[in-house]
Amino acid sequence: MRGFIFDLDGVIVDTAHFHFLAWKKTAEELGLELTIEMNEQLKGVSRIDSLKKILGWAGKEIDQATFDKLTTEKNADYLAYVEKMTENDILPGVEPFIREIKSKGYPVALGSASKNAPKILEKIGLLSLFDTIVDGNSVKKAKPDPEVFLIASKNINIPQEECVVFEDSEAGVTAANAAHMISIGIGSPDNLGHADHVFENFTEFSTEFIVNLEPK
Ligand code: B16
Ligand code: MG
Repeated sequence: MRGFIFDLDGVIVDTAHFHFLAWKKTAEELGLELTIEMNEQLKGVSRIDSLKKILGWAGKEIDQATFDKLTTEKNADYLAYVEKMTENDILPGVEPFIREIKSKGYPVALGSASKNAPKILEKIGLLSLFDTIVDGNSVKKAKPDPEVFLIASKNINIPQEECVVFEDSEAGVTAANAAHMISIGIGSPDNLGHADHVFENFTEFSTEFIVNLEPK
C-alpha cells in the first residue's frame, strides 16, 4: 500500500460526539428523540443529507427556509464545541501513526464529508501533515458515494487499489469499498463489519501491518 487516506470525524478527532449533541438539539425541535443507533447512520453523512434523514425519522416536512435555518443553527452549535478543541482532542495513536507513515515517504490525504475540516485540523495543529485535503467543500456526491476517496487518490497520484482508507462510519466504509480501496474500520465490528479490518483505535496495529496489506 502506498496511499493513506484518513477520515476526520471519529478517526482523527472525536467530533462525532459534538455532531451528535448538535443534531440531538435539532431533532428535539422537530419532536424527535435522536438515539445512538440513529446517530450511527448520520456519521460520515453530509450536513444536508443528515437533516433529510432526521426529517424522515421525525415524519416532518419543512420548507427550504426552515431547512436552511436548521442546518445553520446546527453548524453554529457544532462550531461552539469545536472552538474549545485543542491537540488534546486528537484520538489515541493516530498522530504518531500519520507521522511514521510520512517519515517513510508516503503521501497522506484527508477524505472527510465535513465542510469544517480545515478549521478543525488547524485547531488541533495537524493541518500541515496532509498532502491534500478533500472535504465537503470539494465533492459533489457525499459518502457512501466513493467520490471523496477517488479525488484523494488522484490528488496524491496513487492508484486506488494501492490506497488504504481509515473510517469510523458505516457510510465511509461503504464508500472506501466502492472505491476498491482497503477499508480499515476504526470502532466496533457491530456496525463496521463490512470493513476489511476493524480496530478500536490506532494503538492496535502497526504501520508495517498496513503498508504490507495486499490489494484486494
Ligand atoms: P459538517 P467525516 C462528517 O465528517 C461527519 O462524520 C458527519 O457526521 C457530518 O455530518 C459531516 O462530516 C458534515 O460535517 O457539518 O461539519 O460539514 O466523518 O467524513 O470526517
Ligand atoms: Mg467519520
